[in-house]
Amino acid sequence: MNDASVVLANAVPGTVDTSWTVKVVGDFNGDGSSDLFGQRTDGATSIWFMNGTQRLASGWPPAVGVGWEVQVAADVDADGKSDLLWRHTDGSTRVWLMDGLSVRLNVALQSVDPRGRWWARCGAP
Ligand SMILES: [Ca+2]
Ligand SMILES: [Ca+2]
Repeated sequence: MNDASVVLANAVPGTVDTSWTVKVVGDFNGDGSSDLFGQRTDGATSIWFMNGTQRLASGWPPAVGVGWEVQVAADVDADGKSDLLWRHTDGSTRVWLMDGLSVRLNVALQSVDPRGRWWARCGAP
């Protein structure tokens, strides 16, 4: 499960439309087990809550517009549940603070580079 580009149909048992791709892995319900976040090219999203290789449950967080792609899952607010960092093809970025399938807060990030390039900063500037 380390390859985030694996198509869901090849990653876990069961039949899944091949238009879905696992984008990131995170613990979205805070149970200590990694879950799978999938995105479809039309903007639909899905989370599979896992226990090892067994899918316990699944559901659909809000869809995103075309051009948005999730970049990473990380617990940015330290509540024990993974959150999502998004990037649009126009360079804008957003963070979704997640609570299971729900988006608790949807925040736009400001660019750190006036030339429109984007990167994540960690630690002291
Ligand atoms: Ca989990
Ligand atoms: Ca969090």
